Amino acid sequence: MMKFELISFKICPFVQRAVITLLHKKIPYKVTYIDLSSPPDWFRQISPFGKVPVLKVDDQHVIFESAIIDEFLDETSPGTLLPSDPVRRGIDRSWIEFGSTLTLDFSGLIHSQDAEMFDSKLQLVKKEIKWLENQLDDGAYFNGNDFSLVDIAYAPLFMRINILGLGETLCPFEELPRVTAWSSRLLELPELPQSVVSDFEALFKSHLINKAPYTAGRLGLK
Ligand SMILES: N[C@@H](CCC(=O)N[C@@H](CS)C(=O)NCC(=O)O)C(=O)O
Repeated sequence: MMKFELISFKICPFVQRAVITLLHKKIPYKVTYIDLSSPPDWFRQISPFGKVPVLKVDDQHVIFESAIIDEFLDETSPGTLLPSDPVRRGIDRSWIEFGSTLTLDFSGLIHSQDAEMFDSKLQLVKKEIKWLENQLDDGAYFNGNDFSLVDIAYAPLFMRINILGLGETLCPFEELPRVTAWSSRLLELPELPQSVVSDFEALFKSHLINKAPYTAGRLGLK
């Protein structure tokens, strides 16, 4: 059995994807938290972009990029969270990639430093979320009733949208009923509360109050 160590930053949505996969597939792992504002030297030496998540395998191999880590964990544990049909698998990978960009754009939105930036990022994120409506059907998850890596890729984003009370703004029910239902389903995942530290919400909000005072004020966090 391989030994896994996940290098994490407590409020990172990309790390959270890997944690959900580890929990869902019941894979044992150790987590090491770092402070991204002052990363240790050993981390700089193993992370080519200086980003988390990094997965260390057997204390010697380094795998980075959340989507790649998720696929690796899926491939090396029993069962699969990707469809067997190659076309469907390709489509899932496309929407996982889309989810990465959307998560980064959402991060840009919530780190906006003024009204102009906030409003333009808000329009961008709304436009991107709209794309999801037509990819969903009436099933519980992205692939109908099969839970998949696509669901895992978006759960951290919808968790943050929910905590900040941006659900109605970014995915209004009348306009995006399927996205709204999907997001509610993802928020109910049993792995979700365990995939973050117990004081996540307070940490996340205080991070925004410190790093993005404009957004924090606009969202009523302070
Ligand atoms: N594409 C990467 C994005 C990871 C990412 O942006 N991580 C952030 C934390 S949430 C990070 O490490 N930022 C540090 C930096 O950019 O210096 C992935 O999916 O793993």
